[in-house]
Amino acid sequence: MNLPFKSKKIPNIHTKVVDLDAYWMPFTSNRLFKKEPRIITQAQGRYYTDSDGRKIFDGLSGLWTCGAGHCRREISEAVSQQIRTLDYSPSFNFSHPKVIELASRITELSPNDLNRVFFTNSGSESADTAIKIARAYWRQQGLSSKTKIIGRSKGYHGVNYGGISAGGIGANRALFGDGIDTDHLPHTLLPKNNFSHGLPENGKHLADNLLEMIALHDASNIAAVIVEPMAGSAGVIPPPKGYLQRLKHICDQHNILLIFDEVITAFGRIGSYFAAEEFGVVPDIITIAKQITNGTQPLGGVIVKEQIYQCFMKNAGPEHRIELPHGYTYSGHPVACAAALATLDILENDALLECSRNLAPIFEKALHSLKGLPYVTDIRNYGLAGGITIASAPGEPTLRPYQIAMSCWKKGFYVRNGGDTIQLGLPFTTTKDEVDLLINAIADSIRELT
Ligand code: PXG
Ligand code: PLP
Repeated sequence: MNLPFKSKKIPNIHTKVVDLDAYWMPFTSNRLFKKEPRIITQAQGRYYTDSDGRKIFDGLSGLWTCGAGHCRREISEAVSQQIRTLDYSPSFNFSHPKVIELASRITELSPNDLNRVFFTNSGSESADTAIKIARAYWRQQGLSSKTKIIGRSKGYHGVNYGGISAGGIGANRALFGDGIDTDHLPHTLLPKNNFSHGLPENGKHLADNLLEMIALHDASNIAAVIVEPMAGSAGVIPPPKGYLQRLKHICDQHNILLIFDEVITAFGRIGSYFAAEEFGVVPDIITIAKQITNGTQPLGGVIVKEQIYQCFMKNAGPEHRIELPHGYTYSGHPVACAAALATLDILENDALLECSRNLAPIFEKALHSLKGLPYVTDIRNYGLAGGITIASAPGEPTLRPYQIAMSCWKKGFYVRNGGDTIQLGLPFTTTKDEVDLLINAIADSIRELT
């Protein structure tokens, strides 16, 4: 084949030459990666192996996905059994046992009357599905002007058009033109809260910005507020004390649905099954993905309260009509559902939520020991999630975090750089020694910055 690019041999993974240039990588500086590829060939427990045979500690549990550790036998057996029994089943008009069982299991764990689950394949699809459900809910009741979605600055709701419109990370929106109709609450990252441990004291009042938005747009034009109960991708921003309660109160008063995007927070990351439970605020809709299959299969979901589901059942007309004209070819895929059921068993049998809770104070103490290092302007944490803000190099806010993450990789530690932050999401069974080694590697990498 006459390739326009020079083929590059990737060492040690194949004997044949593979064309690295063929691959357009997601959320990656492709040009830099292709100069110096980082290839992961295996994973076990809390460690990856790279193509040079090095062991690397997984400091973000994949992409917030693999808290129960990699290559869990129970999951691979469930997946293998399922793919040999029922590899695919159409989910429109027909169903299969695993998806029904999974919906029941999830609603046993979910708070209050959030007891109906719609399945997707990712967090992005979950966010867009939740937004569509919210808009359709009001329209079904004759309130068709309630369409606007209120997100929050620094929010991340995936990469589909609903999600980037409601999302508040400028770089993820800048290139893509018009989205859906949205407005944004201010983020809660206040300088006063710098270096807070756990939930910050200041910022409850920021929820009152929703009142200004209601004054501006009128509640008759607003369908829903969507927020991450604890922002993840923007660098781990736990909610100020009382903030989510206030947001919920205002939403209720003005007939606006509240959506919690729990794609990162659900299933153990912050020590509970749901942030709604952890923070004591129950929204109308919760989105999930990631940890639900321990990252092994793509699966997401939207959990809605009974009243929302019933509204669709009541208003759709004759019984043969489809109540929600929405769904994916792979909604509730049997193999993904088998992986999710095995994951829920592991979380329970290995008491992993308890592990996550017990490790959190140890992690908190070690993480905050980085305070005082050059360029470290803020540190935040909750549960097994942590964020470190790094002072920007002139005009290049993402450069230093990238350098830190790459230096950690060379030292045998995977951490995530995002914007001007470094993010950590430890596997639930991480030991104290591993926490210390990881934090030392980050400290050394920060000291190496010029
Ligand atoms: N909502 C939230 C709150 C998320 O964190 C999504 C939606 C989108 O999910 P999918 O499955 O479509 O990627 C996410 C995903 C990071 C990082 O570095 C975070 C995500 C994805 C990749 C990296 O923090 N979150
Ligand atoms: N594009 C085309 C042409 C399709 O036929 C389909 C599904 O049937 C889709 C997109 C959507 O794919 P999915 O259901 O996997 O999201």
